[in-house]
Amino acid sequence: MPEQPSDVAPPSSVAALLEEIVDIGTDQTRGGYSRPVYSGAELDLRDWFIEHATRRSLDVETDRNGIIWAWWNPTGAPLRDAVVTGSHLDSVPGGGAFDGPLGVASALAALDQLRRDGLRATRPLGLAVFPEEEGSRFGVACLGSRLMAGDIDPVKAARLVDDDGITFAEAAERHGLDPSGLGRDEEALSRIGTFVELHVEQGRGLVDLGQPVAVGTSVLGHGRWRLRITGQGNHAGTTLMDDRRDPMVAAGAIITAIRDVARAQPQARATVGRIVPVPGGTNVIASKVDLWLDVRHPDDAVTAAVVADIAGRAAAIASTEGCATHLVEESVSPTVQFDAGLRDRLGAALPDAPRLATGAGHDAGVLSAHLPTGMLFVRNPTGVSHSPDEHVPDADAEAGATALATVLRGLLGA
Ligand code: HGY
Ligand code: MN
Ligand code: MN
Repeated sequence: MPEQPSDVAPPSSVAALLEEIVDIGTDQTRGGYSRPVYSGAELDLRDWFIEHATRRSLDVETDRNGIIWAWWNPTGAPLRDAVVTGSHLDSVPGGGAFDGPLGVASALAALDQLRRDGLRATRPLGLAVFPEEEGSRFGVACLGSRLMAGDIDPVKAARLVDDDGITFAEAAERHGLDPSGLGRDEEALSRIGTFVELHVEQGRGLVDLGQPVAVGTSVLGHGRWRLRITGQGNHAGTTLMDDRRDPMVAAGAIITAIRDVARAQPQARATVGRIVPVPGGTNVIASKVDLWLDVRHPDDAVTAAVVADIAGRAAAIASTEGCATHLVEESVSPTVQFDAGLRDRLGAALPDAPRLATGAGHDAGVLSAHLPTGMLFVRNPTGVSHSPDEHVPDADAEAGATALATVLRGLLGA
């Protein structure tokens, strides 16, 4: 018997939902939020989502890859060809409040709106939370969705190690998962007919266009590499300047060269946001330096060429300092064009919403190779992301949830 509007609680606002988690994972040192996958903070956020899903009488499960699914299936139909929406709850170090959680909270709020309106869904609706989208703890972006899709070797994934030497398998096991179950999940994939992810915009497009919501068109290809520069560790006081093989000096010149290579390639972006000298003592010449390179470009071949150019220049610069380099690929994601039919369907449902490409990676980008996938973006007046300055005004957050409800209503065959 389909639900009646009186059967369900009044819709939660996105702002109210996000307010409930505002204190989870705050980072007093960096500012913003640090919510690595399977950390106490991210587990608390998982509990928050599961509590809300359970309160809404959804069928909730965490699958063997650590993805949380919450199903609304009023007709009791088999979980096939479902409409799924969701995002992630993990963050970058010192990240903003909206990157990930906005999509999860909006999914709950949109569901509330559909049920308040008495929607007679003809297909199941799934709300999903994907683990390790940022790759901040184990180095591979969108690890959960890649595992489900079979886009990463589960043995390689299990062996990924965080800064404390804990493997992904150990972290997953501590969360109650069986590491031997990691990997492509045909059953999970077969349930999804369409996936739509709502996400805070991580740029100024909507600000300049004067609209609260956009329909996503593409995800910029991106990859990340670890560059190790090896020199000679030594004493800061007893080692003459001419007797040094200092990888920190090489690293400084290499980082500037990386910037110059990217500047010289139209549309390319290259970033070094993380650098770790070993051993890292104030009075110690480092023996090695690890730095991580993030390179992005619309053309995957150009990304590869930019990385090759950087690798060559890094080796040459290191050599002048008596150092050596070694580059290791950590994760690469091709440029993705979202399913044109779904994109146009979302656009038809939201005629005021402009079309917008994103320079940020998303689980929707991974799933796009496996099933019809689309995105909605919500205005961020600062245009800043991966920073405490990321922001979404309450009114825009509600506009996003209403837009999500609108497209879900159409997809659910109302
Ligand atoms: O790095 C990215 O583009 C995304 O925020 N994970
Ligand atoms: Mn992010
Ligand atoms: Mn994100």
